Amino acid sequence: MNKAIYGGIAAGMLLVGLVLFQSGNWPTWNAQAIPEGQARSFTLIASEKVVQIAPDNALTPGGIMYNAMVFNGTIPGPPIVVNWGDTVTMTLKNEGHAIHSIDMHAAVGNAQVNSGPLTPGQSKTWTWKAVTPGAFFYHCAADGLNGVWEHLANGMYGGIIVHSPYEKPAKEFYVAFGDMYFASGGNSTGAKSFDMTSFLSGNNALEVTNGMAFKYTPGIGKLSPLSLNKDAKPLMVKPGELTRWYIINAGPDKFLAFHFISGQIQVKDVRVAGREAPNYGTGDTWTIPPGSASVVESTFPAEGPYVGVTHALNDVVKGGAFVVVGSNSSTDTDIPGDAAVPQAGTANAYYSMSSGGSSMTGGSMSNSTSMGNGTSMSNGTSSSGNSTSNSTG
Ligand SMILES: [Cu+2]
Repeated sequence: MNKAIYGGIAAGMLLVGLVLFQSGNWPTWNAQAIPEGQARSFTLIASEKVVQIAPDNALTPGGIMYNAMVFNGTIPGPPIVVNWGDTVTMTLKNEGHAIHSIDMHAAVGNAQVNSGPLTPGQSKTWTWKAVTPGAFFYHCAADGLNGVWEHLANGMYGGIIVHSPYEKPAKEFYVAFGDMYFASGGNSTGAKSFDMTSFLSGNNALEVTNGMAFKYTPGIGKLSPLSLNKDAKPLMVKPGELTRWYIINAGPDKFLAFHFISGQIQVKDVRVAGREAPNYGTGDTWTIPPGSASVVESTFPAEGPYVGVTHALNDVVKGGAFVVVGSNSSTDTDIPGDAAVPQAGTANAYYSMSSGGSSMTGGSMSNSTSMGNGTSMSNGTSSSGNSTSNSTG
């Protein structure tokens, strides 16, 4: 490339910058005073556990059990919900057998973002500030990033919700997508484990929502229907009501092309300039990169089915879809526990129960129950939670 071309590019970038700044479209959270907020405290417990990640259907006969790594006993871990400006006291306990840690994307600065690696039995408490409203990702960073890909693929992730003061009241949902990598075939009776060859080839075996393929998807097809999950319950909404979706893309590798079939979305995202404007505009499909989360709003106009999907359809076949049903009989409280968003600073009962019974006071998700591999815990599915083999014969 010659100097004239470089000069032209530089001039173009300058022009774009001037236009953005002068039109007032530049994100302004950093320029705004961060509110004082409140003090919140949360505890996450890291461990390893066998969980069910695919239902018994024609694609995965007998279902699939998996040697997962988890926060508070589930994939994903619980939503950490705060308000913009809150100061969060975070405790991470390692009750597993591997080295674990946490990386909080809603914070800024190494000492606030990262717990640093904890050996089994160790615990750490530190403080971070919710400096930017929006939805953010949290995940295990393993031993100083060594093995972070495996701990992420194994399920050690969740979402941080930092409420904006400009939000309207809405029915809120928490849905995390994640790709899982294990070798097909082999011993079909045992729990599957992370496979590095599958990961490096980009060939995820499943795309899960809230820890399971087709978790909220009973089936597809009208004239020739295919049952996908006989235990699945769709997510219910009332026609016309505002709904807000905290969509997390854990990856660790696949981009998420988020779309509501038969719906349109407004993205209230930290990466979108002017996202809090009342009429930001609607869209069809929104890219959520691995290691990220978006705030998506939608109003479903009529009764009937809608489907939240990744429009990268390879991943739909692998489980990355959830059914939403508009119904006049839907209520404010008919959200499945694992997709519910608690009030800021409070625990989500589903995740507390899943981690073996816990204290629900003081906004803490802590519990005192051992979460080692031998502990029996419900994960909201029909899996036994502590078995090392599944029901496939
Ligand atoms: Cu870990």
